[in-house]
Amino acid sequence: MKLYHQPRSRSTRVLWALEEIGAPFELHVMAREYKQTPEYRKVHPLGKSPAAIVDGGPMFESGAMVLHVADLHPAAGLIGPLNSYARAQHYQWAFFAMTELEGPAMDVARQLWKSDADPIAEIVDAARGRLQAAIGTVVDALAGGDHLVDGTFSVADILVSGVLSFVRTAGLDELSAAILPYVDAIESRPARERAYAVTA
Ligand SMILES: N[C@@H](CCC(=O)N[C@@H](CS)C(=O)NCC(=O)O)C(=O)O
Repeated sequence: MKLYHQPRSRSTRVLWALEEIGAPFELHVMAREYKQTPEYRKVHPLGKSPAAIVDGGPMFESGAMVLHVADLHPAAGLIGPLNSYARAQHYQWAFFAMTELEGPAMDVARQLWKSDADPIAEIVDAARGRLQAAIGTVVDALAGGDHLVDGTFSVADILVSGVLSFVRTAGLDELSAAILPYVDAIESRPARERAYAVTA
């Protein structure tokens, strides 16, 4: 597999999954400008990060890539067996992370990062409300535990905690005391640290 990685972008979650597994892969570290080249557009039609070349051809969408990487290496135990309830929960949290969590987080970010106008308070407040509800769902599911599915580290933790870390570091919202131990513990995983240490 070849991963096109723009440091500090969503490709980091795919790199993290690869680092957790420890299988060989090819890394193409790219600057933001490279995404607009015709060469890169052949791999990602929207010119976004990440993209990958997998067996069979090009691929985009970071959440799908994390699931695929876990599928390619079942012995790593990052995803449950096909047809299992664990697998259903992994799908659940993957979609949840990309929609219910990342959706409102990005809505807040887009407002706060605007350089040409003030944030629209109604949009920020509404998105923060959805974000808090989603974070509350994660707190309830963890019930004080360390991981989201079957008490073991999995793709669910990569995708969900990854968005929560973004919420914290980007200053989009204050994470409640109930979720901080989970985020802190996952952030200290060596594979995650290796992925975040890659620079352009
Ligand atoms: N849903 C996509 C979103 C990809 C995305 O928006 N990536 C950002 C970086 S995190 C990007 O490349 N934006 C365009 C730009 O920076 O020019 C995914 O998860 O892969």
